[in-house]
Order: sequence, then C-alpha cells, then structure tokens
Amino acid sequence: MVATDINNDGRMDLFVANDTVQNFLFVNRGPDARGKTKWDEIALAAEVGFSEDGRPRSGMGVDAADFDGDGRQDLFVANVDQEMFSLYKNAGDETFRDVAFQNGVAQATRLLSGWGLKFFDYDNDGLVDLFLANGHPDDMIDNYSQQVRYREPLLLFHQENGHLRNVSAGAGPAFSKMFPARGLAVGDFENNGRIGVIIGNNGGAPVLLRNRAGQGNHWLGLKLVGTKCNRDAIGAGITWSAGGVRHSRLKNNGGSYLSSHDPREVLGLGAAAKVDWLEIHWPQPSGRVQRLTDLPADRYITVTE
Ligand SMILES: [Ca+2]
Ligand SMILES: [Ca+2]
Ligand SMILES: [Ca+2]
Ligand SMILES: [Ca+2]
Repeated sequence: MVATDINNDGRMDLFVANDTVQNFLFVNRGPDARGKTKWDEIALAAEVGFSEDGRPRSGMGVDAADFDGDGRQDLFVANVDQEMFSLYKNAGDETFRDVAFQNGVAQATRLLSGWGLKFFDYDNDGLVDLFLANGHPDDMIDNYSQQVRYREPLLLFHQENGHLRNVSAGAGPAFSKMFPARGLAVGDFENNGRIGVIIGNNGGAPVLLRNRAGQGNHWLGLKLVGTKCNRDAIGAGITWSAGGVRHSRLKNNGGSYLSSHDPREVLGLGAAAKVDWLEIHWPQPSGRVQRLTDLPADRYITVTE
C-alpha cells in the first residue's frame, strides 16, 4: 500500500495492490457534514484495478511518484511472471493509463515476479528513478519451467526526460546475480546523500547495496518535522530550484513490500553546488508554505513546520 495524492487536492489517497483480485484506489473526499472522512474506491473507473485486457494480476509491491514530471502522481505495481508489472501514468482526471510497454518495464518483467520496489533518485540528478527486486514465489519452479527461475535479477531504471530506461546491465555486479528477493527498503545508511538499498531474501541473507552513482552531483537532505500536521509531514509538497532548474516532489508514505524506508528526503541538485530556494508546502491542517533561500549543498537539514 502507498499513501499519495492522486488528484492534487491536498488530501492523501490510498492505493492498495491486491493479489489475484482487483487493486483498490481509495480517494479521500474529505469530511462529510458530520466531520467523518469519506472515501471513494475508484480503481475500476480509474483503470488501475486490472490489466489493460481486464484481468486481475498478482499485485505485490507498490509505489507512487511523479515519474514523468508532469505534476501528477503515477502508480506502480509488481506482479508475477507472464502478467508484466504495471506502470500507471496519471491522466489528471482520476484515470490512469498503463505505460509499462512504452517505458520498457513490461518487456523487462515478463518472466519476473516482483516484490519490493521503490521510486527514488539514485543519481541525484533531481529526477526520480525506479528499483525493482524480484524472485519467483515457488521454490520448485526451476524443476518444471524452462524459462522462469526461482532466483531472479534486480532491475534498475533511470529516468530520462520523463521516460524510464533499463540501465541494469551497467549498474554494478549485484545486477548480474540472482536473488529470491522479497522486501526492499531504501535509506542513506552512511549519511553521504547517496541512497542505498537493502533487500530481504527468502531463506537467505539480506543484501545491502552501497550507492556509488551520481558522483559529482550535489544534494540536500531534508528531515521534515510537522507540528500542526502529522509529525512526519506525510503529504508535504517539496519544490526546489538549483542552478536554475526547478523540481517538485510529494512526500508519500508506504510503498514497496513489507518494508519501511528512511523517512528523510534527499533532493538531487545535479551539478549545482547550492539550493537557490526551497519551498515546503506543509499538509493540512496548517497548509502553510515555508520558503528557505540560499542553502548550502551536501548536508542534511531539519525543517520544522
Ligand atoms: Ca487526493
Ligand atoms: Ca506523472
Ligand atoms: Ca535520477
Ligand atoms: Ca549513502
């Protein structure tokens, strides 16, 4: 499950990946006359409940991010082999379109079963990328399948101009190994601004991947502390400008599969050595906008609402 705002109304919605039945998309309509929050489940109408040909898939991991930079949150679901994973692009009218083929995701995942996954900016160029951890659920599958294996490769996609490109082959030796992967969590465990990945394996040791990508790119780490809003500032809008380039991100929560992530946000600055300005749009009930200017790069800061 992932909490995100699919219609940019400032209220967090919930997307739930389901296994062999329709996914759920609960849209938060706000309080009714008695002050009780009303939720509409719209997955069928929004075209995120099933595959393009109307079949329920075996949803495992899930996440949300604006992967193409159009200002709308998109959704991702990992499914099992032959089903292909779902990359649901937000059309802006509470409907989505599965663009997994157009982004090379469907082709890369046809024989894979996915679990943990996360959108994050691994190279600090300011654009969110995608990491997938995979493994077949049946540990006897090698005995009766010619194509599908119990241990499967990790996949890394780099975002380029709103398009995902499979860069796994050049991403390091871990990407040529096979794993019975399940959970995946991201976090900057050395506090150097490069987000690492930890993967839980079924019946085996976890794998901890140090991130050496994006050398030379600068970053700013943010710990947001809500006072009027929720303490972790889930639902905060973050907009920053560095070197004349502006980016935005929504602080979602949840995502992946049976995993919890580093709650800090790392903002990629590319070659810019400072942040010209940063705006935090705190979630309700305050809805306050806080603006900071001329922030030095390559460090973590705490911003309190
Ligand atoms: Ca919403
Ligand atoms: Ca989008
Ligand atoms: Ca990136
Ligand atoms: Ca790191």
